[in-house]
Amino acid sequence: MTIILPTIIGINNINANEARKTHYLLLGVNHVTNVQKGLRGCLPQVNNISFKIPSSPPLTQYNDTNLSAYCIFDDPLTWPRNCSINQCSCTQVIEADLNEVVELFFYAPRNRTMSCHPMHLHGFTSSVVGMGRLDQNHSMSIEDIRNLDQAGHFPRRKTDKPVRKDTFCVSHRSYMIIQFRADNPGWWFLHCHLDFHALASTI
Ligand SMILES: [Cu+2]
Repeated sequence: MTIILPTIIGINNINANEARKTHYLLLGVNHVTNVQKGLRGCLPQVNNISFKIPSSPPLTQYNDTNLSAYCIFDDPLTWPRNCSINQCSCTQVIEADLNEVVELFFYAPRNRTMSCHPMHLHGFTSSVVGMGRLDQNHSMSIEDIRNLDQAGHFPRRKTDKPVRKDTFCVSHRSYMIIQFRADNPGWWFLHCHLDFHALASTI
């Protein structure tokens, strides 16, 4: 099993619309006790879940992978539970309709190395519409972040010339908000480009 950080963006081509929905991604380097020797107990995860590479390529052989291996953002029927207590892993998928504007809200709490996560999205370039530092004294859960966002604490930058990137360095105790138009159908990796975070925990 491979445990790495990426998330797959899966795009279908039905129900195209312009609605924007925010997906929240907590980029955590969690410290656990049951990983293999040599990894110093560090487990890079998204929303406290390790990424599991599907057994078959989803673009060409979607049905060859047991569908229970996939967990879909914002779908409680497929999303693992109690992952702050248990060690969870699945193939995390963000679904998007064709031409939908997708918004991703990255939040990185404090980590021991104080490193950033250079998050790289395949298939698209994205507009950076918000970024900043967060409270340095308290680590917030993703629910805290979601509630603050819905209360208007993270305004989006309004400009017709946004910064466009395919890699965004999310510093620890910081957030970054990006948007992209899902106009390139397929299954696209979204992953941290730190080699250790991308490859750590291969067991
Ligand atoms: Cu990382």
